[in-house]
Amino acid sequence: MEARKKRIFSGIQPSGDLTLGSYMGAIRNWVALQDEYDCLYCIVDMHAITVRQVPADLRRRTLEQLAQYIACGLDPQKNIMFIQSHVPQHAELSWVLGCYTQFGELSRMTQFKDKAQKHADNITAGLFTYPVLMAADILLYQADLVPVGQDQKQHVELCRDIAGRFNGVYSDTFTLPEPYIPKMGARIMSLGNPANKMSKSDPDGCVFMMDEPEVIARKFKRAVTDCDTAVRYDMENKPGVSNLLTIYCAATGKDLAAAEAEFAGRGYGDFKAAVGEAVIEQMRPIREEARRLLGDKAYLEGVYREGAQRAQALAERTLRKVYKKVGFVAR
Ligand code: ATP
Ligand code: LTN
Repeated sequence: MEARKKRIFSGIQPSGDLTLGSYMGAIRNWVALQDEYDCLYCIVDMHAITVRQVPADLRRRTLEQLAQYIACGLDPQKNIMFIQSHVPQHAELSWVLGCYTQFGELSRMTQFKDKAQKHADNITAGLFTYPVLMAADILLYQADLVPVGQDQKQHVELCRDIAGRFNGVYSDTFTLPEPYIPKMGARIMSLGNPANKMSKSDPDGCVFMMDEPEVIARKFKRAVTDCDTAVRYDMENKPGVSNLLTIYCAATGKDLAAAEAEFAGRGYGDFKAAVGEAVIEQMRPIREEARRLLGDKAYLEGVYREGAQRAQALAERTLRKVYKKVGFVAR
């Protein structure tokens, strides 16, 4: 008998337009993994409302994000692609898991601390319990691997802790997932402020996947560097240049040493233009295909409907088991 393929789950919130960070830190890896694994790729709209959203924008971005997933090369036949709010088991398992998660654990999450600071007038219970819903996403499908950028590692580790605790109390129920983080591109920084992560909810310093070539070129031309002239990787002293080198390598597949050698003695003007060009070429086919797909709403609807059905069948199996183990009377 053929062994079961390992399972993958990952998701992105439709809280803004997808950036080069979402692509290099996550989606690019998803595409690389789709042949070898059983994959579920989700648009986590329920996570997005942990900070205030404009309803019409959220709806539009959810569909755009699906089109972009497919345009990046994710095949809806091979992968289960769906919208989180279409599968009610996510919210249901999240409630149960919340009862096996400590207040102290959630208080230590750096994303919560950052976002609470950014949205000081609206620190909701949802923002605080965000990682519990994320754990439910992953554990419902018994995922082995979770491909994400560096910033999500702490959440995947918490998910493992919650799963291990539940298994310990009730016998094996959940697969313990591992984070899968790319070597190059795990943390793309803002072009305007290389001390901050490039983040779609903070448009300053972001390159968006749907940006036109001229816009991308302009953003790289203006990218913050330093008053030196050497193109050298040194995250501590030259964060701007190092970030551009990372982007260049992630876009071209070259290694750091080759990239440094290529720009030795050429000055920042040339270097920034070349990085911009590499990104433009990488994004061009994706942007064009996403535009085309967005013109075909019926197709996108078919994809997310079928995705939700397939996801729900898997999710329900886990949820039933969990409800039984904690002592709920069967319906
Ligand atoms: P928000 O600003 O709403 O928090 P975000 O831009 O930080 O959003 P997420 O939706 O949190 O993006 O992340 C989507 C995926 O992309 C995650 O796996 C995350 O780790 C990865 N990712 C996001 N930003 C970057 C980045 N700058 N570098 C590398 N990976 C990133
Ligand atoms: N928190 C993640 C998005 C996310 C996710 C998940 C990623 C929600 N649920 C499950 C992997 C697996 C983020 O990128 N901000």
